[in-house]
Amino acid sequence: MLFSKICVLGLGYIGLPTAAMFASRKLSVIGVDINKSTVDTVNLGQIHIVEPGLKEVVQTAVNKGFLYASQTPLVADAFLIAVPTPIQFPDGCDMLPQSDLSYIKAAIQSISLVLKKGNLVVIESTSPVGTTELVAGWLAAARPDLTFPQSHGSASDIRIAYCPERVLPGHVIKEIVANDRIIGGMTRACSNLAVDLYSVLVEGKCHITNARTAEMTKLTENSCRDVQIAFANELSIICDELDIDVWELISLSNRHPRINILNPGPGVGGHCIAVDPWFIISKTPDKSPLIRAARNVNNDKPKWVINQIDKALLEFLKENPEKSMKDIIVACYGLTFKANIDDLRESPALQITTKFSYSHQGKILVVEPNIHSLPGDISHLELVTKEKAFEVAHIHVLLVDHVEFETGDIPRGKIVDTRGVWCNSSV
Ligand code: SAJ
Repeated sequence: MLFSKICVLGLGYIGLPTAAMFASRKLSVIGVDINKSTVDTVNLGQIHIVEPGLKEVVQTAVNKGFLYASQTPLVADAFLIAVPTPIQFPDGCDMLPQSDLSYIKAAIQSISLVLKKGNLVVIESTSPVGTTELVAGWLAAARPDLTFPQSHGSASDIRIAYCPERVLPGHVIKEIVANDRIIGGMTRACSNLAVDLYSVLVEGKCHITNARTAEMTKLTENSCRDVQIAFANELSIICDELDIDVWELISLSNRHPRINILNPGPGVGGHCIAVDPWFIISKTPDKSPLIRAARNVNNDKPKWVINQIDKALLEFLKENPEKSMKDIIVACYGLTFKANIDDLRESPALQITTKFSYSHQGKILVVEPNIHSLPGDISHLELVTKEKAFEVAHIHVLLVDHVEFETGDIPRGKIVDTRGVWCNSSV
């Protein structure tokens, strides 16, 4: 085998499964994270994130000695960078968000100390176009004793490639093996070496391209989904205005052989689709009006949902003149960013519940079968079972299509259904 030891930097939602899965193929893997408690957790064979099937893979890999976590990188044959690349939103409202590459820079700095001739460096973190070239420049500056692809082409001592992760949270263990990979080497020799590495694990096809195209492929995939969801979200607002059931409309339109409209919802959440389009927009602001408009449509959807709840409150008061606003009990169903997970990051459902709780004078109940306690801003609200909420709430706001809400009865009372679970006359 060309690779016997690899180092994965960043033990988060992507890095930890990647490290553990390579270790499951009997590669010796050093998982590196700056967070001591993450390192300690992994070395105990445990995990700090929720991902079905991951715990077992980590436990086995650690117990068999193939996975070891550390706060600093060690000498290895290949280095995979899977650290966060957050977007910073500046205060001025007309300023575009900027990507923060400081975690990548710090990771590169740390591996430059142990880098040796023949090493492969792969960036997996979602990044703006041009990042791989930047990384190559940082490494060359840190290690003038080694040669790099930007100056020595295919004969370089160090090979560098960009290979984006494309796994769906909740299905990572399956998709990390099954999905095709895009391999963007800085030279053909870089790509070939990266294919050799991923072939240890990946059963999908490895498609070779250059680094810039590979970077843009990842951003394109998530921006494409964002634009498509924005179309569905815009349709839901138009249909409400025109008194049409959007679910029936989409289901009928999707009977056309070349139409496949996605599902509207309360907005787009998570740490990928709501973020990645900005990497394109901030690089090419004058050339990306459609991607930007889609981002705005999806970003504004939670506000529209809150208006719908306010409308339902007023209707309820009109129908029940003996009641006042503070008598109305509202139940919010689901807090996570999508169905059947426990991840609250960038969740529109959480945003809606939190914002609504600032204005509503009456009681708010929350039903979220995937968590045990409510997060900080809404910890004063009541976390209850679906049955309890059905029994006492006057207004029912469906925010996430968890399987628990899709089965069984539909609540009595007024319903605001953002996911088409209870109010849906599709064919
Ligand atoms: N959503 C809708 N309507 C839909 C589909 C999704 O409102 O029809 C919402 C979801 O509720 C959620 C958000 O969009 O709030 C994102 O969910 P998702 O399931 O579409 O995607 P993620 O963020 O969990 O994972 C995406 C995936 N990208 C694509 O499908 C193109 C995954 O393959 C990527 O690896 C991941 O981003 C990532 O890490 O970039």
